[in-house]
Amino acid sequence: MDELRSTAGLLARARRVVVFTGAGISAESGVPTFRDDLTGLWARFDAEQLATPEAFHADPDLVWGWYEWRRARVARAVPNAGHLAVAAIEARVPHVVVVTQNVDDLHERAGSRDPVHLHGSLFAPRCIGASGHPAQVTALADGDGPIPPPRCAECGWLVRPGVVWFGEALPEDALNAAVHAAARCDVLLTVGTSGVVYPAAEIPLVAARAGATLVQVNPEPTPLDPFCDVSLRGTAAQVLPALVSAAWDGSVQTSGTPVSAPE
Ligand code: BV8
Repeated sequence: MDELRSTAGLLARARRVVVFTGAGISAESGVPTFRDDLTGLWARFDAEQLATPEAFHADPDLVWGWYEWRRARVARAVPNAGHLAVAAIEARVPHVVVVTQNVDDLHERAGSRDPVHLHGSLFAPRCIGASGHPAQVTALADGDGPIPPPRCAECGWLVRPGVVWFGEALPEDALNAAVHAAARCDVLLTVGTSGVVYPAAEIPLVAARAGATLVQVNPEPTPLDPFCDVSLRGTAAQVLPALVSAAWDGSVQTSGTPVSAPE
């Protein structure tokens, strides 16, 4: 409890915070994490094999069906107390940047203003053509199997999920925004990520190298443990609301020397 209270005090005095999230923050909304075993028809597949351009080119119906199945699950999910606590931190700390590896929209639906999506979004399908322009996809297929991807209305090419697959570069603007924020923050909260996928997993290390306090929220140890000043063992929906409550319900000193020198 002391670690949580001292971390809450840091948070309450911080001026610049990055909240870096992975699939674990959406787990308590019923959205499986990336490393959870897949279920149903997908049980015989490995997510890392399906989340590749090669898989889509080899079997567009299978890969598009998988993403539509995931998109339908996310559409049925609701943000959990962890997502809501992140939005509460944004409302109380002067400068907060939410950087997520997730492709769901639960941060937005919890009230986070403009999360940086390092790996794209399930809700931004785009044309497979060179321009990769956004494609309108209305029908939210709720199948649980292969579904033929739609054709782009503008140029007739196949439509692909608007996510970053393994072997694909991250969106430059998103990665630059994440690195810029991590290099300047007082505190980086890394929540619900296994810290194994690069270059996203570099973001907490950028903050640590720049002198920020690194706080991890995860029920399990991760490769980030050695770099973290604090590792709060627990789930996002348990720990984050407790941090917000300890930081701003008056039970933690929030005046005194700010964590970073005033601008
Ligand atoms: C790149 C979108 C270069 C898609 C994702 C060969 C060729 C090229 C690159 C590579 C290669 N070999 C390796 C690489 C690098 C590769 C990589 O890092 N591979 C890993 C597996 C070793 N990276 C890439 O390919 C990247 N691109 O390098 O491009 C390049 C450069 C220029 C030009 C061309 C190419 C692209 C990586 C992005 C892949 N896309 N997602 C989709 O969603 O389908 S990654 C995917 O896994 C997720 O988005 C997420 O980001 C990532 C990691 O998952 P996590 O979020 O951490 O979730 P995970 O399940 O792993 O862990 C959950 C955690 O939560 C656990 O720790 C658990 O304990 C915890 N937890 C559980 N419940 C809770 C909880 N925590 C809190 N509360 C709870 N309730």
